[in-house]
Amino acid sequence: MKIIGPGIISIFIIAALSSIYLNTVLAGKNADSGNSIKAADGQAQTQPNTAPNGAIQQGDVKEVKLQFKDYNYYPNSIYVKKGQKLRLVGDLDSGNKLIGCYTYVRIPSLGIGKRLVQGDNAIEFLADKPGKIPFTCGMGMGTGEIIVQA
Ligand SMILES: [Cu+2]
Repeated sequence: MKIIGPGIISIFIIAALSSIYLNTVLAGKNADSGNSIKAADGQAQTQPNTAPNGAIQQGDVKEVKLQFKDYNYYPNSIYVKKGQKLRLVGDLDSGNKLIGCYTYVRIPSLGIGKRLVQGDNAIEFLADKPGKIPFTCGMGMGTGEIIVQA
C-alpha cells in the first residue's frame, strides 16, 4: 500500500490537471469561434441561421417572429418542415409589434388560443403532419397560415 498509494495519487493529479487543461482549451476555442459551441455533454450546437424572411432555423425548432404589417400578421405564410417544432414569437416591442386583438393568436385546428404578453409571448408546437394550418387574431380579421411541408 505504501508503494501503490503515491502512484494512484499521482495518476489522480495528472488526470485532474489534464481535465483542467482540456476545459481551458475548449473554453478558449468557444470564445474564438462564434459558429460552434461545445455543450457540456459534448454535442455541438449550431448557431441560428437567419433566413431572408427573418425566420431562424435552430436544430429541429424553427423560430419565427410574428409581427403586424399592412393590417395583418407578418409573415402570414409560415413554412415549416414536418417533424420540426415551430415557435412563433410575438413581437411586442418594435414598430411592427402586434397590437390589439392581434396579440391573441388562435390556431383552431390545434386547439390553441393564446394572448401573447411580455414574458410569455411564444406559441410552440410540433408540426407533425403535412398540410395547412390556418391561424387568426382574436377577432378573426387578421389571418395567416402555417404550411407544413412533407
Ligand atoms: Cu383581430
